[in-house]
Amino acid sequence: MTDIVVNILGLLLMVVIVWWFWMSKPKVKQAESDVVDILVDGGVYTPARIEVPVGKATTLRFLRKDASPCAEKVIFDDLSISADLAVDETNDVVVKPTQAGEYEFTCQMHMYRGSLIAR
Ligand SMILES: [Cu+2]
Repeated sequence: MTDIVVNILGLLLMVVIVWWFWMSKPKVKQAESDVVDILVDGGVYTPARIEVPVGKATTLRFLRKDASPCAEKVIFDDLSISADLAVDETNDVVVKPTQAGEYEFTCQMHMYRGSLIAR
């Protein structure tokens, strides 16, 4: 009996972890100016979904609080951007998507995940 309970708990935990890392969709933060502040801490970018205008340069100002090596880079694969983030400092990354769509950005291990929604 306890075996079953433990198995079910383990399964639930796995579902929660999978959901947290791959499936949760935080709500979209609309860029209110051409500079957007993003906090890098605790395994998440805050905000993690940012809406930016197409064809216009937007500065993403990353403030990295997490000193672990996991957070040292931010990579925008589809925009061919890779930037180093210094700890306890703001690090500006300028993006200028030329097409509407969703552009993922992650740390080099894909633990930190965010997306840029160009409209
Ligand atoms: Cu990482």
